[in-house]
Order: sequence, then structure tokens, then C-alpha cells
Amino acid sequence: MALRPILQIPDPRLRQVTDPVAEFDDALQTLIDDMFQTMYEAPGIGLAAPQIGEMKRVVVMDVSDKESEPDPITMINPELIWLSDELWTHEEGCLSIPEYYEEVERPAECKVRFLDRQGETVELAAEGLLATCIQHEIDHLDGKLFIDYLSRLKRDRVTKKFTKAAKRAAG
Ligand code: GNR
Ligand code: NI
Repeated sequence: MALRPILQIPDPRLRQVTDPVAEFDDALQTLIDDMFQTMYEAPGIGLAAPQIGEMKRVVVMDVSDKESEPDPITMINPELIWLSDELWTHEEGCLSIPEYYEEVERPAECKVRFLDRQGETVELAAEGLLATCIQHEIDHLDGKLFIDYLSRLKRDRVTKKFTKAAKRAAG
């Protein structure tokens, strides 16, 4: 297992569409373990593979609160098969855009079909924070970020800030 560096905007890998997983091999199991370690250490409630530069359709999540038992969820090749008409607004953040938070409106409930880490098909209905997190993570697999739902003014402002910081870091 290994902690992996988390990419930040404007890294172009965060804007790419990722590839479906075809093989449930040891490399996939190691990737999933690395993603959980990286997510818990950050800490975050979700992590998508492209955030660590792995261009595959893999996400991990755990929206359980700190006081209760961990509830790790792995989704491989996830697909949203139903979204509610009812919307819900939640303040979102992203480990690839550290320390930036804005409210985003999304469908309040969703149903998702995915493969678990053994390759078994699972269907899950979600609401509240889990529904928001699932949609946020699946967006990552398609190169989409939560700032894409904000006004252009807000998106451009945060993108410029991180672009300047990256240029300064590169010297
Ligand atoms: O840790 C995270 N918190 C969060 C809060 C509200 C909505 C979505 C999220 S996901 C985020 C971790 C992350 O960047 N996942 O891609
Ligand atoms: Ni994110």
C-alpha cells in the first residue's frame, strides 16, 4: 500500500475521460488500497482514480461520520441509472481544489450500478451526502469538476488562483 500524491487543478489529467476497467487483477486491488489510504489520510470522503493520475473508472468513498464504524465503498465502472427530479444543495469541496468550498445543486437522490472490487455487479440507491458524493466522483471519471457548476466568474477566479500557484511552484 502507498500514499499517492493528489493532483490539483489545472493538471490536464483532471479533465480527461477515463477508461473502463477490464481486468480485476492484483494491480487493481493495489490501486484500490492506495486510493483508500490516500483518501483517509487527506482526509476526504471520496477519491476518484484520475485524482492520483490513474486514468481508470475507479472511485472509493466513505461518508460515515468519524464516531461510527468505517463504511468503505468501492465503485468500478459506475453508471448513474436514475436521478431524482428533486434537487439538493450541499457545500462541496474537492481534494484537487484544496480549501475551496461552494454550494452545488444536484439531484437529491440517485441510483448507481457498478462493479465491486471482486467484479460483482451491485446496484445502490443513495440520498443526501452519499448521493452528492457519488455524483461528484462519477463526474471526475468524465473530467468534470464541481467548479463547472458555478458561475464563470467564480470558476475563472479559482482556476486562475491555482494556475498562478502552480506556476510559482514550478519556478
Ligand atoms: O472530501 C470531499 N468532500 C466532499 C464534500 C462535499 C461533496 C463532495 C465531496 S468529495 C471530496 C473529496 C474529493 O475531492 N473527491 O473527489
Ligand atoms: Ni473531488
